[in-house]
Amino acid sequence: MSRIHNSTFAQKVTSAADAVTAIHPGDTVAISGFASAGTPKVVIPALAERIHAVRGAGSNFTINLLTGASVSSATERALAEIDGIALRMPYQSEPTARRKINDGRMDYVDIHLSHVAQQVWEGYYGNVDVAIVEVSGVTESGELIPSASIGNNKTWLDVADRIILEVNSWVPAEMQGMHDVYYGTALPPHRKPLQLTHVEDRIGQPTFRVDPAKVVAVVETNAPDSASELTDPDDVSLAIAGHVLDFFAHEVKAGRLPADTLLPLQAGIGNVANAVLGGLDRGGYRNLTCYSEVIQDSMLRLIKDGAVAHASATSLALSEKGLADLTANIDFYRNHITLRPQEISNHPEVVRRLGIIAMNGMLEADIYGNVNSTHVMGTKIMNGIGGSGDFARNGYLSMFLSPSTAKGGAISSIVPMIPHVDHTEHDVQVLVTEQGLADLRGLSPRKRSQVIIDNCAHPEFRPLLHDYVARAQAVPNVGHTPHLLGEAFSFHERFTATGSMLP
Ligand code: 0RQ
Repeated sequence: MSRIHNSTFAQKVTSAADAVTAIHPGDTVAISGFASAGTPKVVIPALAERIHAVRGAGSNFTINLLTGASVSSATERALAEIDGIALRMPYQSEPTARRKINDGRMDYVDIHLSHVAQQVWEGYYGNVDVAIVEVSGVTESGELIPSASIGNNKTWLDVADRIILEVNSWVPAEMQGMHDVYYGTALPPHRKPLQLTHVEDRIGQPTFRVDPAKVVAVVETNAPDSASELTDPDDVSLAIAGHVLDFFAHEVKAGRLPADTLLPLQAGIGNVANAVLGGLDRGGYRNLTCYSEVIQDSMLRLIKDGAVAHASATSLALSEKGLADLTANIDFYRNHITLRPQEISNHPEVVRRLGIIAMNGMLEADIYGNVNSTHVMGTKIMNGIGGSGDFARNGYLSMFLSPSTAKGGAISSIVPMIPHVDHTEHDVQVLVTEQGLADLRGLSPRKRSQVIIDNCAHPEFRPLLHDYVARAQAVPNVGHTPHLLGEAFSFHERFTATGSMLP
């Protein structure tokens, strides 16, 4: 049965190939999708074909592409490999797109995910010509039921001149009601406080509003979300998770965290975050809450087991197994999960008020606690800052997690100075590797360097790091945060020259 219950929208049903004729060279196109969930399934491949055909006929055709965060790899790749994207914003994690960006063939703007909607409203990216948004249905009154992610969809529907809807009947109809779309955001000086004081609070409505006159095409699909790929936690991830859980127990004992519930948790995407969350059910916690960006498989299990009472996010980034579980038990999960626009899921005001425990991955940290999450060897973009800064800067506890080495031990994730800064020492309270945990709160830079090296660096790199610090501190009048500027990037230079940071 069709999911389109409004005749104005039903009359606009067409094919993907017809729909993309509304997209013109040079257009700024904003699409749905956040992590593996909610990317349009058929319109983007049709657009890639159209761009390819126009190119084949000798004309130029690129678009500027705005999204929630990463979108499905197939979508990212389809447009990147034909050089169809002139400008990409705000986050990607796909090898072809990454290569084009690093080759200087695609402009990329890497910004905090909570900032995207307001920056688009403020006009930093010019006019948004087209929005392509996946929804799971259209109500009789012409409102749109969101699918498995919300991201920036509300903003895209509000600002775009022309709208193409993909109505995906694969999304369980029972998901309706899981969403909370807030319509109270405004630009300064008209902002009001967000009345969100508990993770499960609802401050909006379950559907998107849309001006039907802007909808130029509706395409029906029945296609699954791409699955997030997760591996079983390895020993390194489990060791990191163990240190984090010990730290929580320590903080409970010190009276800084409530014993049963802790404080709302945010965990980044990836295997380490999944392992940390997965370890929580061994901690004996009940009624934990989560205020994060994405919900991964481990979160579903915690909800099922009763360890987590409620989880709020903007996207359900699940593996195939997780998707099957969600679909089979949707009536249960709907009462324990709220999906919100990313400007609310990542909102600094809410993150500060709720007292979030922020746990994000990093590429490397320096001996004073500055963190690089995005640029390999200081120059090559990996993914982007995503929401890590939204949570790290404003959280109650700000933690960064990583294995102590990368590339088979050739790279140390603790270095003298990071060559690209995403999170400054002021935003980083705790560093964790499989070696141990460095609690930096209350420590001066000189003290921090000792704790970071001793607790987090791999033993093979510790002597090199201690030697660097000792020589830096011995320089007369070196100052508050000792460095040897001529040598600060020697680990990176050595890796670039020899393939290893070890001498
Ligand atoms: O590459 O697989 O090719 O070997 O980076 O590293 O250790 O698997 O860690 O998947 O957690 O990713 C920072 C990239 C870590 C991620 C980053 C190489 C390493 C491997 C991945 P290979 P791991 P993760 C928002 C959450 C920013 C956005 C964010 C990230 C690959 O956490 O994108 O936080 N963060 N979003 O070999 C060179 C180093 C390296 C290195 C690792 N120092 N130098 N390469 N790698 N360290 C909030 C939410 O709520 C979702």
